[in-house]
Amino acid sequence: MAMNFLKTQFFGVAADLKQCPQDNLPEIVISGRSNVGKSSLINTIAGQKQLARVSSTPGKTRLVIYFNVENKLYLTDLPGYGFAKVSQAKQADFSALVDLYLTGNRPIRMVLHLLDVRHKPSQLDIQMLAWLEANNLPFRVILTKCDKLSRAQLVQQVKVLAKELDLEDDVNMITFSATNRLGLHELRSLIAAQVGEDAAFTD
Ligand SMILES: Nc1nc2c(ncn2[C@@H]2O[C@H](COP(=O)(O)OP(=O)(O)O)[C@@H](O)[C@H]2O)c(=O)[nH]1
Ligand SMILES: [Mg+2]
Repeated sequence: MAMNFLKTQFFGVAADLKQCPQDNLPEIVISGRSNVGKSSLINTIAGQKQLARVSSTPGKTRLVIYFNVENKLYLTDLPGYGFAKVSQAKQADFSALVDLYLTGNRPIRMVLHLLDVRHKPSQLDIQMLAWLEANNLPFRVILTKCDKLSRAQLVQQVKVLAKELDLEDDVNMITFSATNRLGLHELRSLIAAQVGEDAAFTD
């Protein structure tokens, strides 16, 4: 079967685990710090400009947001962590929610952890990836905003990040851009494959 991501719909939000969907639909969790490009990635996957609001005030999202793809899976937008303008207490809340979420017995098939291709990963990013490895939760690192680098810079930076994170770039990492749609088909195919489907070729 082919999954048509253009049919992605907003499903709802949850402020805590009790409010999360209980229908056991598989989830692809999208994580990463505020402003890394989570909403833009969801919009690009869905081919809809305004589906997940792209925040001009980073750090505002405090809820888990669900997008339903053809009743086959949820794309789960976790709250972004690590935004400097948010108080330490609030940041602790964010990480606690992420922890709780990942350990909460949810039907998570894969975590897509987003990193801005231009920046060094933060301690929280490194912790998150170590945690995913230690807990054998399938994950990929999605390098966002790749349009901001030249092709040569991109090749170089992917190597630097792979080394820094001790990952294999061609296995664990996907280069992506919401602006020029680099990596879009690869990403859709990866997501669809988690529930045994292909990604439909759409625009
Ligand atoms: N150039 C470029 N900008 C991007 C890309 N993805 C996101 N942005 C910008 O980065 C900012 C934060 O994006 P957003 O999707 O709201 O990040 P979120 O906080 O992780 O959901 C916005 O100004 C986006 O327009 C990308 O692939 N390329
Ligand atoms: Mg967002």
